[in-house]
Amino acid sequence: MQSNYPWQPIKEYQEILFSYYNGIAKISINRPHKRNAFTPQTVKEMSEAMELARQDERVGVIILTGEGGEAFCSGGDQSIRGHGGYVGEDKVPRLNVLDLQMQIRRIPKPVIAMVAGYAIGGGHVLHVVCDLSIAAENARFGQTGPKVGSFDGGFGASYLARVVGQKKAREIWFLCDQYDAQEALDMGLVNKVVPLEQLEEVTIAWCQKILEKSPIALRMLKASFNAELDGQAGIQQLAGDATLLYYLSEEAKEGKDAFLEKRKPDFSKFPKFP
Ligand code: S0N
Repeated sequence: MQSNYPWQPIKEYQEILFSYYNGIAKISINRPHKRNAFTPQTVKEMSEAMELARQDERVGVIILTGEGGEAFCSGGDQSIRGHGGYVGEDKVPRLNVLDLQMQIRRIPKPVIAMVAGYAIGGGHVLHVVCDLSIAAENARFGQTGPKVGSFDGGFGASYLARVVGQKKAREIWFLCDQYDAQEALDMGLVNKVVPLEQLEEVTIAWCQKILEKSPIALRMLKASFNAELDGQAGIQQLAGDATLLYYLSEEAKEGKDAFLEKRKPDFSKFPKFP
């Protein structure tokens, strides 16, 4: 799928493309010959790119996608699946995609899955954990675990069930059927369906709308949506953001200044809101 936008490469990788345009970072799996199945190396690169996008102050939104127009991602590369995980060049079995899922969930910037073609298996879970999913009309969604001898009982099951409901999530996993873009829209699995040739244009338009909004409000909302579902870890994320906001206040600054100036802090001037 040819891009009509002047994406600038941020860093060169072996198995992904990582680029920047107008406040947006795009992470794209670049293994179209394998329907963008991921290896430990792919995931390592995506993980590093995600962290770079987090730290980059120009970036307000991240797009996750796959090259080629035929697949977003077809999950773990079955040809290198060994005992205990997916085996890379160092011969160590890994399931490092689970760490990437956490990263997508925790990064305080919206992540949008831009899905053309197959989002299958672990690739399906990747779109599920993104904040929003925009699908091309050729998109197909599904889990394959019980068919190929695996399962993702983490976000792949529990968060999926929060998105589409318990009955539908069990159907998706127990039957391993594929669902087209319209079916995905109908079950609330994606936010919008567009013709393939408009996928990038619409995704960028959504990004631009998000980029016009308050970054802290977006950050707090993402943490708040997570907090309800993520238990203590979710509260920790939301509380961390509350601390960030508190640090920005004169009241917090008074505590720090008093310590550094070796005096008693004077909090009396700060309002005691009802
Ligand atoms: C995606 C499908 C439906 C596309 O079908 P299509 O268009 O007919 O193309 P194919 O001819 O099948 O594929 C083209 C070439 O790409 C290779 N290929 C496709 N997918 C994979 C893949 N996942 N791994 C390796 N190779 C792949 C094909 O082999 C073909 O190559 P050539 O031309 O050389 O023959 C269809 O391809 C399909 O069904 N793919 C497999 C989907 C699948 O089962 N994925 C794995 C599911 N499991 C996971 O993702 C596990 C994820 C994980 O890491 C995990 C996380 C948490 C807990 C547990 C796990 C765990 O590992 O279990």
